[in-house]
Amino acid sequence: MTSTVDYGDRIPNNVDLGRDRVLQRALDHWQPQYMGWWYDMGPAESRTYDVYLRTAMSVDPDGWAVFDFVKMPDYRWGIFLAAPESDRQVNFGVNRGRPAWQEVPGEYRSALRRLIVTQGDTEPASVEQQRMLGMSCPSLYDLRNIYQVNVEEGRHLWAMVYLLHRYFGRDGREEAEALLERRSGDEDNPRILGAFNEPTPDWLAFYMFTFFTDRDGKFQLSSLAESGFDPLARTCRFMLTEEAHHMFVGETGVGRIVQRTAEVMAEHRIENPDQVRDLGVIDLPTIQRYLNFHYSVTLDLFGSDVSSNAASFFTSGLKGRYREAALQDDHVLSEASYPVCEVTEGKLVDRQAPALSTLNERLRDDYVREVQAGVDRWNRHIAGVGLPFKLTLPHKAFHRSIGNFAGHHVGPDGAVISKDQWNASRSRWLPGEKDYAFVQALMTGRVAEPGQFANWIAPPRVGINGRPPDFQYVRFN
Ligand code: BYC
Repeated sequence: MTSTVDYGDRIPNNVDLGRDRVLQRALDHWQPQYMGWWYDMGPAESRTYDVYLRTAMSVDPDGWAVFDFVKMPDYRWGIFLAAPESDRQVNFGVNRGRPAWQEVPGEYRSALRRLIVTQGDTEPASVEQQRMLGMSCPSLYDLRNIYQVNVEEGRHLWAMVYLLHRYFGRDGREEAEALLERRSGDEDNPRILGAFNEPTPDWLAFYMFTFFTDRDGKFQLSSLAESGFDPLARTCRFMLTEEAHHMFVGETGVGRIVQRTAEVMAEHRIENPDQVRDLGVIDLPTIQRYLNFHYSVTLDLFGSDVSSNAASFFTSGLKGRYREAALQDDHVLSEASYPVCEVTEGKLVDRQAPALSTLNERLRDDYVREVQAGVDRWNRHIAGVGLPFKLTLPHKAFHRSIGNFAGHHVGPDGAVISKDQWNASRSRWLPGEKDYAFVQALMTGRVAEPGQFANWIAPPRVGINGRPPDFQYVRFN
């Protein structure tokens, strides 16, 4: 473990770290703690492996994705901001038209810190959630992909810690330490947001997580990339370049599982889930239940449908809408309205609410549209072999714990039901102990021969960075 940091070499950066003594001191203190956290909570038993990883070395098109074999503790977690835009302004809210802030505006300090801490907290949380999965990987290709996701989530933590150290002084440093102290699922000191305290017990859960939950990351980062606080906007813009691969891993991972199941069902002409399971692949109703779970807990991550926090983040110019700058309206929203859904007299009813206070809901709706397109692509694997089954997104009121639907029982079709009805159907809609045990039993060991894939997943069509799927992506030494 290193206790001093060679800034030019060990931490690739475009923030002039070599000349910023205060920032250097803060990182000097934090970096060994980060490595301690990585050894304790990062991917299990992976220290000595050489992994074919992409490392960001600069923000230039030819520098942000350099591929080579790296031991993960030696991965160069860098600090990068997307290139500045000249004369950038605050593009929304009451400060619209003013120059974008290069330092933290005093009146928004605590709100900004809270946004950055909440964003930062998710990054190490996901690494903790995925810690054990390398032990049961379905192939070296998949193992390399999860490790890639893990080191990049680590880098995204660095990105938020850079902002805390550089712009928030002592309380920023304290927050940066707390980011390494909270633990996913810990009763006494949990991660901030709900989904990041849920276990990710198997590879189907991992792919669902990277498809659904990393995509919340995309939409939240996109909103923060619109921020009038320019260092935050530029940091998030660069993070988004890496996020795309994580969602690719999720979408193709679930897609390959669906494809394999559909192929086995078609080959053996079976549809009964028990018979499908007997052939060592994951039956489609179980995949649907996992989908229902990950989609609904991710919808909660967008916050309450009606939120004064969201209104004030927007009005102050700290957090915009998805693709804010491209939207055609006044970017102030004091007169506009937006529909929200709620439970009234046992039914789901839409009502208009002020657009400012419904920005979480609007972002959630943007997200839902994109998610639906991915589910449609999964369904092509099923339709392609002529099976009648279709994966569907449950109603957005289903299984929600945050916002208007919290405390209500709503079925996947949007019917408001009683608690007893819910309890009677829960195991049809959400994965239960038996489902988890079945999926776990498929994933007992690691498939570690180049070119081999577990029975329950189809091989990918192509490999990584032009390498073939049977490339030795991880060397165990
Ligand atoms: N669980 O007004 P409300 C990613 C809290 S993912 C627990 O409803 P607001 C990634 C809320 O904090 C993207 N608590 O919501 C993905 C507040 O508490 P305080 C992460 C929740 O504030 C995969 C209270 O309830 N980034 O990057 O309008 C792998 C009332 O809040 C939850 C961000 O989220 C929940 N689900 O919006 C790796 C962006 N929801 O403060 C990484 C930054 C709400 O009153 N965060 N609460 O104690 C935000 O923009 C906002 O904090 C939220 C909530 C959208 C999360």
